[in-house]
Amino acid sequence: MFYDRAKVFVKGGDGGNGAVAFRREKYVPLGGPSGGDGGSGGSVIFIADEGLRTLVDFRYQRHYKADRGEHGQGKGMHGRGAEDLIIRIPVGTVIKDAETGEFIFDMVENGQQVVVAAGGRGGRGNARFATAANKAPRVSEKGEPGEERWVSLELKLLADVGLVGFPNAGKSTLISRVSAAKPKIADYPFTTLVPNLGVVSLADGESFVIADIPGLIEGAHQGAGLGHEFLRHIERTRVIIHVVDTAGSEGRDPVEDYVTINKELAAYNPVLAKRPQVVAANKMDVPEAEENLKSLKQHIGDETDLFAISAVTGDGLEPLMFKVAELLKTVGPAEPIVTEDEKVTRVVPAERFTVTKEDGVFDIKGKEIERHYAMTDFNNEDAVKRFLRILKVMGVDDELRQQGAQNGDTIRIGNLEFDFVD
Ligand SMILES: Nc1nc2c(ncn2[C@@H]2O[C@H](COP(=O)(O)OP(=O)(O)OP(=O)(O)O)[C@@H](O)[C@H]2O)c(=O)[nH]1
Ligand SMILES: [Mg+2]
Repeated sequence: MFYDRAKVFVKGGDGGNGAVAFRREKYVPLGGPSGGDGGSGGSVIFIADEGLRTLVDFRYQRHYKADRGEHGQGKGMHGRGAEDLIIRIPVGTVIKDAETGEFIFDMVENGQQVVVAAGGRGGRGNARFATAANKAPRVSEKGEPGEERWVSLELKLLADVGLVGFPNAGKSTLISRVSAAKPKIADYPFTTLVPNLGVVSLADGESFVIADIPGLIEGAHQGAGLGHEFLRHIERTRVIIHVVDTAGSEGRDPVEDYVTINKELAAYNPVLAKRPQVVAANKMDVPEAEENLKSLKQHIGDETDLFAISAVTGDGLEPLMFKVAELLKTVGPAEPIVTEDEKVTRVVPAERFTVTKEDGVFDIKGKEIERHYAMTDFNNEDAVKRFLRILKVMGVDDELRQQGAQNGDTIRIGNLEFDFVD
């Protein structure tokens, strides 16, 4: 199988900070808390797009960051949330965490969305912390940092376009001119033994995958010259480029060749006869080709597009490729495999935190806790108390006790160290 791969960095926007503020009104000496919440940061979202065929775009841009949320303000004003950053990726792409190799998502259906880096929640303003006991709280939260990670993208390349024709027609030479594929090329038949794939990138930013398939011969539909195997590959492609040796090398007749190959396609599977086909009349740099081109054109008529090309000199290849790109748009995508009705999926790690003991210090790690840590203003006593309460609710205290923590033992979270108090 052939794969296209890319690795990109994604980061959700940080949440805006919550504000600490109090109402100031005439005749009201001690106004209530009025600090607004911070806005949430934008998420980085991948959306599956059946119009995209390869991952070439990700070779040029590798960093994707969503905007941060605005900070909360006084007078109860909340910060505005940031927009999500939407990135289109081809249907069929498998997304994994690049560092851990953890599977994140398989884009199987057009329009499917997955959050690959969630934006941070906005911090709450002090207005949210008022209680009967404390009517003037001075605590607010900082914004939650957005998630960030490197993700790897992997796309199983399905050939959009198949090159078919007799051995020696110039299929391998053609793919080597329009893509980075480097197949073996030689002037004897059956040079190509297995299909080669190449990615064609057009100047307007479009790209598609082309397959150089070994030459077919008469009787291929019955298995002659491994015909079955090669025809099976062609079956999966959506557009066919029929390469004809217009020079009539070794006494061949281009019209006869053209007819024979089409007969083989139809005999193998009638669907193949209806597949959009473009004829590439190759080897036009050879003088004899001119005469043959006329009879080929006459035979084909106006129904089928014909391009006179030379795979060796490169003449005529550009219009041929643009025509193919245009045809691909009309034929629709490969059959989608639907496994889920859910369109947006959020992947949550199983473990919430870990506690490890080293040199008498209990080290607490975990994204969720590190997040709360980042959102806490440690110069503010109330905020610290709140943070400790969160640890308790999450079960960190219990885990510490389980691992034998006692009064006075050192606990570490990030660069914060404090004593355990049972
Ligand atoms: N003059 C000329 N020769 C060409 C052209 N394209 C291909 N050839 C030659 O034709 C021969 C066969 O080319 P390939 O590209 O290997 O042909 P193929 O269709 O891949 O052949 P198989 O792999 O056997 O099916 C080589 O010697 C090429 O150099 C062309 O446009 N002009
Ligand atoms: Mg070849």
